[in-house]
Amino acid sequence: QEQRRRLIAAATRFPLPSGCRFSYGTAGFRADGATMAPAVCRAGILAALRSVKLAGAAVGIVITASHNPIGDNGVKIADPDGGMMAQHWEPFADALANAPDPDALLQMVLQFAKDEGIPLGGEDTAQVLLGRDTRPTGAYLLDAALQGINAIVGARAVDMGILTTPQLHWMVRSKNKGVMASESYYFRQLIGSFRRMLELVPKGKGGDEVAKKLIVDGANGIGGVKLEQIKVELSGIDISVRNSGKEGEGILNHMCGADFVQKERVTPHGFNPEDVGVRCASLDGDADRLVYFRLSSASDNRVDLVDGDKILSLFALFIREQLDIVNNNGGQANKSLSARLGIVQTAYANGASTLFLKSLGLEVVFTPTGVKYLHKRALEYDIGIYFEANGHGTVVFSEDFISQLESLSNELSSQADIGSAQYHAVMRLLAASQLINQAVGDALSGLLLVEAILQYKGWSFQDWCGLYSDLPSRQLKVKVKDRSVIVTTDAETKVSQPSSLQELIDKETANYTHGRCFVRPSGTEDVVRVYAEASTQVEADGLAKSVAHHVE
Ligand code: 16G
Ligand code: ZN
Repeated sequence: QEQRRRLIAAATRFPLPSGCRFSYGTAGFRADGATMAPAVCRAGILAALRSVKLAGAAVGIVITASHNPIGDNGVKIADPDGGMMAQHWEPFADALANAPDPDALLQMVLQFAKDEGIPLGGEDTAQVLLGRDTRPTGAYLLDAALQGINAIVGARAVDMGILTTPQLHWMVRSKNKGVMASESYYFRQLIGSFRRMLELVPKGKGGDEVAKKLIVDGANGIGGVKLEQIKVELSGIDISVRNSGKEGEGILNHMCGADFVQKERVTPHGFNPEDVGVRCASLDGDADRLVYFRLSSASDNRVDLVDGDKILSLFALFIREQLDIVNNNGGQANKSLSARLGIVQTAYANGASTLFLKSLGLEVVFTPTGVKYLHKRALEYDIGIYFEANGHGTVVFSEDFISQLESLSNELSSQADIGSAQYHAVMRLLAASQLINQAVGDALSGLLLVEAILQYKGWSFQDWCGLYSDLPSRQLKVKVKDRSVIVTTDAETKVSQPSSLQELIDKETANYTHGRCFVRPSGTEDVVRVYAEASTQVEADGLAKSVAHHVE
């Protein structure tokens, strides 16, 4: 009875405006922030139910619209392992968000609870951790989420404050592993493992003062704020933050941030000609994306871009090198590591990056766009490295592999092998596994891993950028009446419906050297996206344009 009353009360407080339709897209619900309260309240209900279903394990809610404009907002749910909510709950998320009235919502929840075997009405049955970014609608939507959570009897909400998206994912994961789920613990882990990585840089490598200098574009979001907080403790690099989110510095994601730099390939707001040549990094508004860049010249605003594909390549090289050092030294079976290393990309990965990775003999697989697909696939390996070209990615290590590392490090240190190259390589892998966020792509931890690897290799931005040359590419969006008529297959590389479209794309593509082209309906906007690659920019533009024409 109490349960019914609470659900009706919450749904009544946040009625769904008529004509409103929410869909739990690639990364949760997203819309104009002022219209989001009903969906966020219902996401609160959903998260609490998810926690009850999983025997009270902590679940997360993040209120953010990532790289989207400041007026937008959104909400997504993190599962107990810190990853995205299990996909088979998405249809229920949609149905719940669109329940037309309080009574329909109540019936829907009761029915779902029955079908899924979720026991309602108990005490202390659910806990939900909440985080939000710096958006002006954040506090209002946080309140809506709290009311949704509290509509489930026995659910407890914990407001973790204003955080980067990956911080909240990390906290959910930590909480369920019995690790302290606080921000200070997160920072301590980041700073501590970064320091260990630098201690393991071979003598004589490491950087001079110039190599240590890094300018970070914080997109006027939460990532810049957090980086300002910890940068004094990051000895070994000299970070200055632009677009740090301070009063007067600019608007969230406006003319700045990882999405802007990666898509437009021009200098973000807040940079000037004195920065030419300096290594720069750019985060998105909630700090789960990272790209690097360098101003090419003082006379125009173009940048040399190092996107997610090249960050992935750097990580892959580094990890492969450490595995080789361990396994080729001495060669005793009990002192080697057996690890399946897998690389996960999407169709947006530049073709040159895929060729490069394959030329190293690495196993490369593809999934559809969206972290939930990539992360899941990466977990199938002992070491899975995934990145989207847009800069979202991380490295995941299996528990079995971590215990191999731990026992090998114990064995080597007890045998007074602690000066050996093998021991150092094991320690580097361990430190990297602690530095890089295992729950989700994290711009702050990714940035520190990049910086540590560049120092380890003694590499400049130029060395890194020159690993391979990107093929010229072009992205276009096409507005259509109904984007869902386009259905794709083979990790979005082929159109299966309408059936004639793929033939047309193939025919256009055949006219170009190194031509590659695919189209897919966006998961976050009402458009169809076209991507084309070819050996020159003019050709990539031409291919994209002619295919876009067939989509219209
Ligand atoms: C979301 C996804 C991102 C993906 C993008 C594609 C997460 C956390 N974020 O931002 O991974 O690249 O959507 O957008 O999954 P699109 O479907 O509009 O092209
Ligand atoms: Zn983001």
